[in-house]
Amino acid sequence: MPLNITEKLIKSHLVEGEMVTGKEIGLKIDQTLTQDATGTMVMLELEAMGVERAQTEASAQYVDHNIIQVDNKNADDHLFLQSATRRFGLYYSRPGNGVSHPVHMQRLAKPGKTLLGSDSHTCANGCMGMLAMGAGGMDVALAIAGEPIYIKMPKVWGIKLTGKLPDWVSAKDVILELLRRHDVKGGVGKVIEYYGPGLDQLSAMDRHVIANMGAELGATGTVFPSDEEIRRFLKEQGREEDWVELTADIDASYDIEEEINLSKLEPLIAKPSSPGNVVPVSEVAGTPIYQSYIGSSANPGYRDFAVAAEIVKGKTVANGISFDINPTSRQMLTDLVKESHIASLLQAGARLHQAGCNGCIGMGQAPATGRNSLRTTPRNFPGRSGTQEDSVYLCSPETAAVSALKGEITDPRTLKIPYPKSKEPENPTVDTSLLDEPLPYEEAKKVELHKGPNIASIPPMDALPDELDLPVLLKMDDNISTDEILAGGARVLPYRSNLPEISKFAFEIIDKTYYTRGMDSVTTGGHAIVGGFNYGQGSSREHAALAPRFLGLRVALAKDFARIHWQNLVNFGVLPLTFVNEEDYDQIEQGDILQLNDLRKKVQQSSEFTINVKGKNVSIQVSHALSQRQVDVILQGGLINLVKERLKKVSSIEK
Ligand code: MIC
Repeated sequence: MPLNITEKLIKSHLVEGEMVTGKEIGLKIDQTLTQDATGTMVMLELEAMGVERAQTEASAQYVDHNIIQVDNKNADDHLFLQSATRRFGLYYSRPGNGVSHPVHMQRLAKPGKTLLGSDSHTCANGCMGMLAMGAGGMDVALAIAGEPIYIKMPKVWGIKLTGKLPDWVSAKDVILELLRRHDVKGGVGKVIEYYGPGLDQLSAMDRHVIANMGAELGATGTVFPSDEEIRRFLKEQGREEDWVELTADIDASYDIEEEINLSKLEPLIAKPSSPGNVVPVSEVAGTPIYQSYIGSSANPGYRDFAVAAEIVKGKTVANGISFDINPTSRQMLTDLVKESHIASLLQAGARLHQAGCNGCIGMGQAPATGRNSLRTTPRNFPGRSGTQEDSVYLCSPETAAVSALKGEITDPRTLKIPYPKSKEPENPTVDTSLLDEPLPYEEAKKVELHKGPNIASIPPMDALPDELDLPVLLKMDDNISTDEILAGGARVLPYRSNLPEISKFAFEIIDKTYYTRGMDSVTTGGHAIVGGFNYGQGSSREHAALAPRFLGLRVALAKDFARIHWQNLVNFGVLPLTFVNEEDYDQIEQGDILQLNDLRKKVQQSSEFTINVKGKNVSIQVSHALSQRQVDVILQGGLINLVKERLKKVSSIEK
């Protein structure tokens, strides 16, 4: 049977289950990626599980998120991560080396392989002909230990690219077009696979831009072929031997088919505060801006900076504009310096920041109150920039650069200059000096973990009780993102390795009293929360499941869930339930008490059961979508308990 690329990747890595849409499958993972904000927890999980050494072909730990060091915390975490990578046999990419996704693409990505990363934008490396997926830290820790990842067999959504991008329209507009058509839930349960003649015009880095924001559609992954362009990219990186061709069979088909005619696209922009809120730039032209921000894994390429540099060359940005340039890898920054693009940007009034995620996750560059920020980043969820009532727009580097010159949102096609076609450098820099190789095992096993005072181990978690009376501490609307559940930003991120401390920030964007009410619920048996559609969209941060769990969350009841957050809830023993009848959402109010009786038996015996609302004479039919494996995880109170039990059994058999 002819196969598409996604099916080929899944088939060659399938270790459990059948390739039937919606059914759970287990996939072998060849490579992993962790970044510092999620990686500290992953390393603590490896320690807690007693893992000796990474079992993958390559696992890399990047330091790119928490790189502003205002006190000891982030710096201590960096040292901890360095010691852990030395201990467990991982690559270590030091602070300043760049954002995980483009650096991984440059140095380690390999066509035909699987990659699992504790960052939702891991799908970016699907541009290399890989099945690259974001996951919670615990799943990545298990993959490092050699375990498969379990996902629901996705549908494959084939997108045929035809035509040719017009001037002033670039890769970012392609993915914004898909978000305009399908919004932030459009990719749930699907891998997006791109094919067709339009690909010829898209460089490997352009494909990275498109693949990266598959996360904003909620997709399981994004896949591109590994063709001559990927060979060229790998050759340029001194790794041509890592290239293999990977294309769909001639008669391959897709579960869903769609076409984007690139010739018909125009500059697009996502308005505050959702990446799915997309309109043509011309519709909001004239809106004043305070900041124009270039960089992040959503526009990481050399050309993304070079094109902006060419646009502003010899001009000055409008008075009062903060024009923030955030290079994404040190290799690329070196070339942008060599080719004088950085000089053009600086002379136009730019502020140059170190290579890393920076303001994309609110680590610096937070906008002023009540001002509009225009960014090439992937997300604009409320408060993510670090400013509570923020107003962030997402666009291409062309739109960001032209708008910086004008001081207001501007359709770049209206600038009366020829469209700059930036040339890639002939021999791009290859620099591995800040990427430490894994230590040989004999040396690695002697390494001690270096734990600073801010690092706290994960507290024990109890099994699922049989009877629960749970007050609903929060009732929320649709599309609640993990940024609202547990914010990022410079204030909160330094506590990623300290669960009791980071829990103080849980849901603070939605309700500042949640922390105290949650803490109180711990002594009375815990609490529940209620959400709308797409609950937990956005990042892979498992802290968004762990912190509420630490504060007594036992049940999350929603209309439906985003993939990674749903899996994270299960991994930490929070039971995710959905309404069988969506209208029942209206029957529950904040403060109601949900009664769950005989719960352990019900969860095991059926995927549907009834819960009662105390004192209201209301019964609600709920369902769970857990596999048998996940039912066991929930009953034990989370994966850590399950793995510990398993290890105990193994060691008693060995004795
Ligand atoms: C993000 O873009 O939201 C992040 C920050 O990279 C997260 C990971 C995190 O919260 O640490 C992600 O995308 O998964």
